Amino acid sequence: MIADVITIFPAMVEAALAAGVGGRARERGVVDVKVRDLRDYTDDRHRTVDDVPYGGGPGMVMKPEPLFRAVEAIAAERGAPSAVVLMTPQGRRFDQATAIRLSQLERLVLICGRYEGVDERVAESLVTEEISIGDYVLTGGELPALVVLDAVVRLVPGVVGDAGSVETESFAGGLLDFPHYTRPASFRGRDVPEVLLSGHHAEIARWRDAQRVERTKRRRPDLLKGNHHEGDRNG
Ligand code: 4GX
Repeated sequence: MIADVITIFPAMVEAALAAGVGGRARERGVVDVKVRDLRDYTDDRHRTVDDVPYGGGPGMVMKPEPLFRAVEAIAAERGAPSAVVLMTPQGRRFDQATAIRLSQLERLVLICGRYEGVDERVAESLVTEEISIGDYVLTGGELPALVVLDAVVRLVPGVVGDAGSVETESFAGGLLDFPHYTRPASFRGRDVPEVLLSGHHAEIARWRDAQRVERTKRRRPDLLKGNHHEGDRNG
């Protein structure tokens, strides 16, 4: 997979990538992530990426020209992107199904918005999908882009050593994960469930399945109700 991140804070995104977001993926050469400084695609002396909003109001809006030039330069260098994703609270909520879909794409471009957002013509004519990582307001799309990249890159074949761990983890089958334990068997008066020490693999598997269902009922009943697509409504 080829991924390009467009941002006005390239050092922030580089730092997270260097610290290991998708580190194994890049080590193994299955993923090639490049960070692009949006200001490199401006043509004025001040490297301007924003401007005042038409119609007035507070804040600034990201100008369309640098974003179009950036995506066109990436397309020329890497080939036409399979998806151009804009990180925005106006987008569709990011979930594991979306991560799986994006992990199957050849070339991904992620745009990190700042300020009040981007000129709507970017959303209409350049972006292929808008994604939100959740219903809260951040200062920019950099952290959301890193969240999406982290979730996507680990699903690219050849990234996670044990393919089984990707299949059996939390959300596989739409359920939460079962509880995990390691040594010691007794810690500050709290014991590891007897069944896990039994060596009885079939029984352990049954116990874990039951735990997953129980946990999901208690903590995330929405996952069992089949309304994965509906957020909880306010008011
Ligand atoms: N999940 N933000 C983006 C600026 C912005 C606004 C509109 C484009 C269009 C966020 C989130 C998020 C704050 C990133 C506003 N850019 N992004 N930024 N939640 O809160 O993705």
